[in-house]
Amino acid sequence: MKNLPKLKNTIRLLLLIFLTLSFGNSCKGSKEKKNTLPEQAGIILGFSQIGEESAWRKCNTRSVKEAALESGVQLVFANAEQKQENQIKAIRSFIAYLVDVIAFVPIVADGWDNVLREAKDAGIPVLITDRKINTADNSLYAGFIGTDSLEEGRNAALFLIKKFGIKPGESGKEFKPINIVELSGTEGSSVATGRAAGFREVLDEYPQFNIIHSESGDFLRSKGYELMHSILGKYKNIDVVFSHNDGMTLGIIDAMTEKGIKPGKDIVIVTIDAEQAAIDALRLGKVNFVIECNPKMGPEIMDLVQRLVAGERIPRLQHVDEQVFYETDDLSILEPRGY
Ligand code: GYE
Repeated sequence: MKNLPKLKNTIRLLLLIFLTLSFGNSCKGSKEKKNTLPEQAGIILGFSQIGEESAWRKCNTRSVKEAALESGVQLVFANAEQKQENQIKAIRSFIAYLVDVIAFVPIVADGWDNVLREAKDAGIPVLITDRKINTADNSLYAGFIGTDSLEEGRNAALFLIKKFGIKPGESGKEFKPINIVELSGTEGSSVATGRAAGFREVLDEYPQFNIIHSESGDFLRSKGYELMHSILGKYKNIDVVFSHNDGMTLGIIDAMTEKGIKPGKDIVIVTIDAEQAAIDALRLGKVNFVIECNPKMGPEIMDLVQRLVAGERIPRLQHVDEQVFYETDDLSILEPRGY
């Protein structure tokens, strides 16, 4: 029995060859693994990332990879290319490979119980990152670290109340209706659901705000452009656009500009992520309020992974620090965003 750890490492090495070969082409970030098999694998983390749909996501991936390198965690990285079934396949491969910990970004909130039960049966702890899952069985994962999408939605609404000069508790009767278009993120994702819910939770107290149209742009710039073009053709009385991420907002700005509408002036724009391009648009007055959603959670993820391997309990829920940026802020002091 004393050779068990050696046997486990041999099995892992053989499986890592298999896994690196099988994920070699679809796992964009794993190319650096192809020719460098670990002599002594320390902690091995299987990480399933959803894809590369936005600048935010690419920064999130960089943060995880850089933090793994920094902390000596051996990362087996799988890019799901926006498909939940690819994430489930990758998690099953991590289980077969006997990784020490599994971490993943659930592209949507539902449909994870079966594969997480397999990880639990294999005795592999699971860390949920960035987006949340819906499950009745909290034993299926050790903890969550990511963004507080409900709060992001609330902040978007609180800005509009200020922007339109509405005092708390004022009735909506003496105001003309303020018409809002919402372009939401990936349907079924906890972040799109949370942002929408937080936004409505605050605005429901103010009858002057009307959400006249809400549609998913899937966090994609191209969809933001396409949807905004058609929405502008349909509605002539839009006062506000609430966009669930900066990628879609950049498409929205292009569509408005092409239609002769001044974004941030003719129509108020509120956006989430705080990527560099959105801060630049804020400086130019093309958007009015930017809510940070922090992608740089790699170091915290590695810390939690190491604590799990050490047998420690970790927080069930850990939100990353986030801030907001107003059109009236002094943006000249801001560091480059890095995404
Ligand atoms: O807002 C968006 C990305 O899950 C918080 O996904 C993340 C969201 C982010 O595509 O840009």
